[in-house]
Amino acid sequence: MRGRLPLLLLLMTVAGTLALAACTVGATPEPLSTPMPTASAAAAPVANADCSCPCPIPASAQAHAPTSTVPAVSVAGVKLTGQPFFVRATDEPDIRRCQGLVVAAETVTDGTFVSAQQCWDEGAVWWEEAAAETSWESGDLVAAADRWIEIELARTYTLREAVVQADNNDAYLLSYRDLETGGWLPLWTVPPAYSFGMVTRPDPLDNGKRQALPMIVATDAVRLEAEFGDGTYSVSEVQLFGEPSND
Ligand SMILES: [Ca+2]
Ligand SMILES: [Ca+2]
Repeated sequence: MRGRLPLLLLLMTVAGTLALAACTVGATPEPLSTPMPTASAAAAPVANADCSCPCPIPASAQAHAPTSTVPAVSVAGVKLTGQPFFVRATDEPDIRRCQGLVVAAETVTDGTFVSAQQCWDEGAVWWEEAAAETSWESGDLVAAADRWIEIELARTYTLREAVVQADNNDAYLLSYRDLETGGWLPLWTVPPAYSFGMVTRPDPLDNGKRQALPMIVATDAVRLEAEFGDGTYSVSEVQLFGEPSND
């Protein structure tokens, strides 16, 4: 009998550790393929009674839960500045090109995403760089800082989150206008999301998922430009979220 007490204590310790681990993991959304808990499993609230974290939410509820309640900012206008947009850099055939449609600048902030993986020059604001024609396959050219999509906000906002849909194999720099100097300062580098065509960041599978910006800033305008990529760039949607600011 004397040997059984330490064994029992050991088993209780292990069980407690596993319960704590289950509690921590419970905060992470379960895959949608996870079966819904059975009635007997759901009727075991005691198992989570000591959890300090919230108990797991059913997968069906998580799938439609809003990721944020920060309101969308209002946009006063969009302008394409610098070198021309919607112009081919060369007359040489390029297998990357599709139809090369021209769209209004305002489509960048119209609240509409193009279809995932849509061809980069069919429905987005696009541009090409001549320097890219010889070595675009490397996909890591530093973009020429010669043109920008400028988004004027309806007023001054404190920006907190953003969503950007752009060509998959490039990085784009989102900058904001400094309220005191009028100069442009970097805010977020929209990373490549290598796949095909147009891809939403931060989550290629969910246009509603937002990126928490690396800095919270007050501003009245932002701009987006190519940072690096393959010389063919396009942007179809920029969404910004934050509260009106009096700064
Ligand atoms: Ca759009
Ligand atoms: Ca590209």
